[in-house]
Amino acid sequence: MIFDLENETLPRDELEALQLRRLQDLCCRVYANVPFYAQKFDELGLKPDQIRSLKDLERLPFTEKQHLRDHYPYGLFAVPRDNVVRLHASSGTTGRVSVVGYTRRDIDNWADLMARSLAAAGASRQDLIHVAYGYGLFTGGLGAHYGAERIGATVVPSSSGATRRQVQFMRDFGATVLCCTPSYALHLHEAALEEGLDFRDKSVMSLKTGVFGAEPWSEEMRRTIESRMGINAMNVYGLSEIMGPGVAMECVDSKCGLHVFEDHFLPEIIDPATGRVLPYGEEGELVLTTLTKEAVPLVRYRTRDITRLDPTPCRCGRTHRRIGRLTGRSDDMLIIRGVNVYPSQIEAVLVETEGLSPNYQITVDRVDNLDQMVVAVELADNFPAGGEVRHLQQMTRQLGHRIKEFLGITAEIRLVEPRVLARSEGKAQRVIDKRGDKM
Ligand code: DLL
Repeated sequence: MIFDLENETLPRDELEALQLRRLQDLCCRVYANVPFYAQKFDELGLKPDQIRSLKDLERLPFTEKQHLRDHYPYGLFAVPRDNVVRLHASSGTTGRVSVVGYTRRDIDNWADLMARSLAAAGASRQDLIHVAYGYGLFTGGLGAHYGAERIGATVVPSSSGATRRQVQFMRDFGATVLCCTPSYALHLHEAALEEGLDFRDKSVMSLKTGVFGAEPWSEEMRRTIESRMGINAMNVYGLSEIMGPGVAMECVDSKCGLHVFEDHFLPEIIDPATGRVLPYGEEGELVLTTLTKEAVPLVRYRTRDITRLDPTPCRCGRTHRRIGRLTGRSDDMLIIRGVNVYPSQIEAVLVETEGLSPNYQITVDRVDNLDQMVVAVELADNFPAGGEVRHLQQMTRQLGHRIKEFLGITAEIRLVEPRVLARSEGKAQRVIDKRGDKM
């Protein structure tokens, strides 16, 4: 189902005309109301009225996460605080977080875009949507919540935590759609099995769709979740600086790439090293410009997320361009003895291997001036127990070979007992990099 048929299927020429009008309006707004942007424009000798085509986007300055932090809390706001009806903050592990604000219209647009996303996953007012993204300063919970209400579904604002109770409520209330991180979905699945409940048994658990995001996950992980839980696992993307969940979403029709809601956001792919805009299809850093955001409009925000832009038409009829599955963040990319690797590439090898659970953790350290990577992965529950040392050794060797073969790096594999690695209720921490203080 297409939630906003008119806007989601606008012919490209009309869409681009709308984008240009909105881009010009955005430039006027930020120039007049945000001193940071006025200064940036002035430094480039640029006036808002010089933006005459979408190609002129390239002339505009980039915005980085650090700029939001430097202007903490309200320095990049473009409206007076009285017009802001809500604040969220991005999860920062170190230093200052970045604060984002929303006007009433921003919240309304967000609800629409999340409604579009849920509808693209196949959800409708008949559904019971269990939201297990965290509610609070994190945008996941409330973002999904407002979208679910907007499509008229029944919403269960479960938030994260109390995993067993969540499983019971999903069974008792009859959840048909689950919104959470993909790692938490697996955690719910495990907790259900411990309670003797199998998500695949549709006479007991009515779940049919997952709307998963907020962390990188591989196509192989999608297949694993789908077969273990007997559901359709759909990918939703977003980030607090730009809005929250619902910036881009896969459709059930193609399940191949995520439509960026282009009437609200302008996507570009750049070379992260040079800032140069890359042609369609090339992998690079996603840069987003908010076209309608009022409270904190951002020009060419560098997301650090790595993907590519696909301009080919989609069979669903939406005209909005798709981005590929997000491989990871440029700042999560590991460089192991000079080879670049994303945790999701390691994940892809692990979850394809029979006898393993999809729970893993990567530790990187520097020993005698050499990078060393240890991949700890849990054995599956049904792994045959007892007297299998040879089998385990063989599996360890094979995994090491496959990682070497596909990624060109040497990793030490540690097979560990089921359920010993920490489970997360939100974004999983897949990598521990201990090299920082040994540089
Ligand atoms: O994670 C918003 C969100 C909530 C998205 C619920 C989807 C679902 P932040 O906490 O600001 O906001 O983190 C944003 O998470 O820059 C990506 O690196 C990563 N991310 C989000 N969605 C995906 C995805 C929310 N589908 C950061 N695949 C982003 C890969 C994702 N990474």
